[in-house]
Amino acid sequence: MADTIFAKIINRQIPADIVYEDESCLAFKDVNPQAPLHILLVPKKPLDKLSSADAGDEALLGHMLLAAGKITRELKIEDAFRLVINNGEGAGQTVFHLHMHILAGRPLRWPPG
Ligand code: DGP
Repeated sequence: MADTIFAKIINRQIPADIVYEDESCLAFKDVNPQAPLHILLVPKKPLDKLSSADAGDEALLGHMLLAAGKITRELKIEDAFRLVINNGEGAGQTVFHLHMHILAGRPLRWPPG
């Protein structure tokens, strides 16, 4: 997998506003926020998209969901946030390194566009 912009953020080759880090994932503010609080949570392991994950990624994906919950508690948005994964170009994925969007701070309508 070619190095994406997120790999460069993980490797500290380019800067980002990092809000959380542990041994297997990193979270930072989205450069083009779609809500007052818009965080991206990425695995340190390169994985292009959710649909490429396999059974070997089970612990990592569970870990990321727990990390998302922890981040929302730390940011005090645990009562109202949305977690989004865009998978594939047709769904709006532009960076091919798996990431979860954590969105909060405004009313979040349903269904999403
Ligand atoms: P997606 O469309 O789901 O692939 O989301 C990619 C997101 O990544 C998009 O909301 C903008 C964000 N993004 C792209 N380049 C950068 C960057 O260099 N830094 C940060 N912090 N976010 C970026």
